Amino acid sequence: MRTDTGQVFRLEDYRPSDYLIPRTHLTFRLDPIRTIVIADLTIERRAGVDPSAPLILDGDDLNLKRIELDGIEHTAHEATPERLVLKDLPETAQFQLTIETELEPDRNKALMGLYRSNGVYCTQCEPEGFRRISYFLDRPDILSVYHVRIEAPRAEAPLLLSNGNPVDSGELDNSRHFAEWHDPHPKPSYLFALVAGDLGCLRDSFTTMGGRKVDLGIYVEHGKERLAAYAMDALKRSMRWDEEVFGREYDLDVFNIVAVSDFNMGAMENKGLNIFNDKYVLADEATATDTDFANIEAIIAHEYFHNWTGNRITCRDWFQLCLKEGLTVFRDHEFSADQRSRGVKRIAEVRALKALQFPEDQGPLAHPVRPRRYREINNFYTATVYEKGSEVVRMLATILGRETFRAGMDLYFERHDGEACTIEDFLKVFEDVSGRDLSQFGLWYNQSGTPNLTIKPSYEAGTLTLEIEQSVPPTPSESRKRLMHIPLAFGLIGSDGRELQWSSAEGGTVDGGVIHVRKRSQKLRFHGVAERPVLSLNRGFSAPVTLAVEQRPEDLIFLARHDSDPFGRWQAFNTLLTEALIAAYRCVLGGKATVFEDSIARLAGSIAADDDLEPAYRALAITLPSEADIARDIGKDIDPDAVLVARKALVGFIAGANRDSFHALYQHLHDTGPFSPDAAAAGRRALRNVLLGYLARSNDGTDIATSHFTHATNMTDLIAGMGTLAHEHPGSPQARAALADFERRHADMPLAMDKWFQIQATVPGEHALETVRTLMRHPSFSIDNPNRVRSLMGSFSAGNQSGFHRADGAAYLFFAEALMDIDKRNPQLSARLATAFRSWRSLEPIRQEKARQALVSMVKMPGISVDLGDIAERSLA
Ligand code: 0A1
Ligand code: ZN
Repeated sequence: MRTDTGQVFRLEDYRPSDYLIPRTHLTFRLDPIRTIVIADLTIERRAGVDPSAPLILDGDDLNLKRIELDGIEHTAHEATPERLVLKDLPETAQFQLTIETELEPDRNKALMGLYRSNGVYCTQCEPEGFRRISYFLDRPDILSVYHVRIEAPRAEAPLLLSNGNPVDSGELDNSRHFAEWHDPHPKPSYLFALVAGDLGCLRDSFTTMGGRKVDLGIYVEHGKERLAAYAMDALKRSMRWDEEVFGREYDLDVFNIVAVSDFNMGAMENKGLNIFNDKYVLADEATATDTDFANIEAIIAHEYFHNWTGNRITCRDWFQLCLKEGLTVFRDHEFSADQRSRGVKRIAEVRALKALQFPEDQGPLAHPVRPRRYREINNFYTATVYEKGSEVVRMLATILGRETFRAGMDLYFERHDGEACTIEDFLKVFEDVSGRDLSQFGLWYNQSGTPNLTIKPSYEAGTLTLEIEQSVPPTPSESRKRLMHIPLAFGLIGSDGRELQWSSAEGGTVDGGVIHVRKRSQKLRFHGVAERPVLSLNRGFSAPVTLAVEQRPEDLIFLARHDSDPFGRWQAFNTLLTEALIAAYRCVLGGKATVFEDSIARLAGSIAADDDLEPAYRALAITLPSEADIARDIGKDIDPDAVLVARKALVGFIAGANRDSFHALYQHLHDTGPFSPDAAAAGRRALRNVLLGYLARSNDGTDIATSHFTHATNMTDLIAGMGTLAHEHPGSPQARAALADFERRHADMPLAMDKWFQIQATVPGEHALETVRTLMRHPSFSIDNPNRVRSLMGSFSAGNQSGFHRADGAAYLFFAEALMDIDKRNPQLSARLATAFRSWRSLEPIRQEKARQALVSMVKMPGISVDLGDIAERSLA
């Protein structure tokens, strides 16, 4: 494990390397504790570089066995586990370098480089894992053609996979065998992959638009092939969609996906050999929820789309991570929107953005979509790089219009295929196709923080005036901000619910339903507006900003009923709910009874029952903001216990006012037909399950939830029943019985047990800490497995506001200790979990101090990893 050297990497320090590696030939002799890797590298000195320049290769924890230069043992080198420096190199422009290293896959718990998961050898090389396999120029601008030979005992590993196309295989002595793979597309080392083991396979094929037949394989544990059917279907739909929407065709004869059970992230786009966390592959109605199905579809698509945005065109350096990630998230969002309901999808995206990215942008870990410095790149796989990165691409499409955006993408693929690029290269293609200057827009990549817009409308004699002001709050290491280009989609709505027109606009640019905000303040006048309109602003969440509009509650109620933009409608009701919750929170703090307007309960009732709206939309609309959402909008001095009380009060109020209609609707939505994971069926289940949450508040609440659990015929309903019992009636005999029953039925299904852990870890209140402590000793729990750790400890810290932020600070201490233990095995995991502390300064003073102490105790820990040290220190700064 790497510990802190204090080294900081800076964007402005980028230099091309002196040497290139046009060809990489790798041989692996696999063994759990003694794997031999022979890397045969063709090294090329870049033109103009002095032959005396040393070749400096990256390593991480490597054990060097042998070096040869052009076939002769080479001794003029300095080797440490972290670096290999070669001197006295041949004068010729090209030479062959052979490096032999020895690895211990079984001891690798960091899950970077080569490791074994459940007896299956696999690799993870992004971002800097290849250097744990062999010494290399382990940076994304070094593109190499790979040829890989894998040797292993046939019984242990009948399956031998790598990138590209299979070219040879055969028998060896001692019951061993080999396979060789060749990938004709030059690629960076982070896209290298190898898998070897004994797995089952679901096969299919896909014929591309150019007529190439591609063999598709999804490899899973034997007996689970059937559970890969949904993923396979999603893969074929993704391949077709990328052809139809972006004109992108697949470029190898095979495309393989492997599901592994120990994986630090969701999945990885290795060329032709995607490796997945099994949670995002395996699904059927008995084991996966509707959310799981939607995630599988999105992640399969995401990794597949990387083949063009990431693999064919890659990043010059890791500062450009958003070049592939933001763009690919945008592409997978568009795919899901086309496969499902666009409006509903957008609401879900914005909810996730606000829950995950806004707190990051508004706290000590804020960084630009393209950061300028890092100590540990692993800590920059963030919601800002991914989700805000996607929003920036979306804004580009909004500003340019769909057609010009597509023309820009076409030019990007044409101009940069086979290259390692920067954000500047990306923006340039759009400047070239549109003739626009995108330099102000480019600030979205370079400046951190969520911009704020305040808008004051006034109306007089046919003229609507909008006074618009923008400000970008200071963030760590960026105290002075420049003004942004914010595309604000909008509509003016008349009293009959129809869109109002205007004859002219002055004082700013308005173009196709979008206001282009570029200045600090502006007065925008719309002339010829027939009546005082209700404003629908930031439609479709066209810009990731916070918006303060002077708007009357009756306008919000009106928008919640009439906005033609589904997102706008959702946003209006959500704003009303948030305002009511914050007012209730203030009552709780002041020791007063909570009061709510009847109009809120009426609106919830009418939205829930409105058959003209999709059930999935209705479910989202009547779901109250989470405790974390409320806390974020309160902003400072937060008491999570009071937030919990306020939220419960509003649930009770809405439930009480709509008891009969919610009950009738709940029964009406009962689905008796065969299961389908499609969006429409999932939407009905979602609405029914949200209603269940409200009904659980009534006198017969436990009976309804128990019956829901008992009669569930799929995982979504089972979890809804068990979750409702455990959260609404914690400790009740019914909740205990449901949890025990679930445990008995799913004890040998780790992914289902993850849901069981998660539900218990998120039961609100101070008891959750004891529950988590106890569950860490459960036989299904393993501190080495990231999925288990995330479902128990991750959901406790990030998803249980009142439990984690206990006033006595006991959960902080427990968590800090647990992180230090995890850090010794898997620094990436410990660092990610530690981000749960990031909003500590917005808590009330007593909790703040306890959280600070926990962070300080981590920073002081001897041997803390660079990863965890970086998060803890930045959080404290
Ligand atoms: N490129 C992947 C994300 C990823 C990053 C690092 C990993 O290391 C453990 C794994 C995956 C994606 O965007 O899907
Ligand atoms: Zn990605």
